[in-house]
Amino acid sequence: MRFVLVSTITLASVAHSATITVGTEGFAGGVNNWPGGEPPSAAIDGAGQKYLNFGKENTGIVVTPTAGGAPTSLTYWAANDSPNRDPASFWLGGTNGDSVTGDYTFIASGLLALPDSRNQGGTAELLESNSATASFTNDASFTNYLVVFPTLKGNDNSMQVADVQLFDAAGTGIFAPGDTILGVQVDGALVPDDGPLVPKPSTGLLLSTEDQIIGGILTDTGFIEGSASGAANGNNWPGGEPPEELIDGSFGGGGAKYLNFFKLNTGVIITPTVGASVVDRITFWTANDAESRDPASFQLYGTNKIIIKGGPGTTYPTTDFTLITEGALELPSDRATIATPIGDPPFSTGPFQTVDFSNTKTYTSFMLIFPTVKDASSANSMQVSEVAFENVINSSIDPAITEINYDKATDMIDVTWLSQPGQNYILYYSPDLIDWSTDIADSIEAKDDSEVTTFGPFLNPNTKLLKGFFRVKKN
Ligand SMILES: [Ca+2]
Ligand SMILES: [Ca+2]
Repeated sequence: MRFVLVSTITLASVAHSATITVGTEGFAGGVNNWPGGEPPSAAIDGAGQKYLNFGKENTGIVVTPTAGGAPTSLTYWAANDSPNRDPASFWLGGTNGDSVTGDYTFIASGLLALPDSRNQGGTAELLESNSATASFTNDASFTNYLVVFPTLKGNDNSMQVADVQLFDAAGTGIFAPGDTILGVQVDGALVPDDGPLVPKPSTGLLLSTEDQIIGGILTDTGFIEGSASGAANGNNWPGGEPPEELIDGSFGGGGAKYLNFFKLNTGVIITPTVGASVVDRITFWTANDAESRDPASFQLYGTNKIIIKGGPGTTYPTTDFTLITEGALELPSDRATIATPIGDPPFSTGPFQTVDFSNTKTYTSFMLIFPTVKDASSANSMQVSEVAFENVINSSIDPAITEINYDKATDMIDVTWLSQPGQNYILYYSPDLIDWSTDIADSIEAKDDSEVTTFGPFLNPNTKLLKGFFRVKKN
């Protein structure tokens, strides 16, 4: 099973500007239609037989269930063939109005890729191992539900899915065979203006095995670096399960995890080699054993201070870090006992949970803390197999000068340029645009909370000349 926790918003917004078109039976390529043997009703028949739609992206179903409470999770099951046709994301909404022309209230959306393992067709049993589940917060129930698949795993001639189900908080399925169901395709914006994004593509992985990583615990005074040792309850880890295993690119297996015997408030400080970056998505993979040790919550902090690994016992002050996001985790119970590469995002391999959050700030180092574990009374430690950060790397911002002020009375100058938090700059001066050998300052830290940085006022470097030029360069 693949498991994703997605963010939701208040239920005030509607899917304005989206148009729902009901499809028909047919074999036309690229069109909202389906083979007679693979109709929309097969998506809720509770068996392996699939629903296929040649309209590909943004196809889905509208279901009018006869019963059911408020959905808090969505599961879909893989069909019998080509994984390229599988949904890679979903958008779920509900309406008490008309099932086609009504305004759908957004409930949840997220990246949710099916595993490549297949269910069989016909009356074959649906297997949990060939499914993917997203959980979300929601307490509203509706007359009609719209499930749309905005993106697919690969490039093929259709979208297909063996079954789709919504579950309420009690775990009861909301769709049942025989419910009124339509095969649909949606045009236009599905996302409420103020809602979370329909799954955005990954902008790349941030972490690598080259990164500096420091294991330890968060205390009231700061993050204290731990060491390799088997001592019970200590801020330490077995020699074969060090912090480095958290970002070695593989999950599962005893040697591919980070374990800390201090258990609560354990974590790491990671300094990515790629430099100052924005993180807005983290994926966590479970370890190979003892589910009780899985983190039940996380906190992510960022800093633009330079982090130098000091060795066991070193304290890294909490005041240097800013909280980016925090929240509960619901890691899957599945374990992987063989070390396996994580693959590329969006992740579809292994037992994992992906968390999306809002963040646009750039940081050079990140502190990831696990305040709690699933069952602290029976666990002797915290353990996680792997984490992946996805991000926007802001290296494309050129430090263009936006303002130069000269005060004739004092002969002082200040210079302002476009900057990015975490970046360090050199300010050069030239009397003639040829000789750039003079630097005014060679280590100017960007302002942390602004898109521009100002240096100065400083004394005019050459009062004899009527003109001068400045240039800003990244350090
Ligand atoms: Ca089915
Ligand atoms: Ca690992």
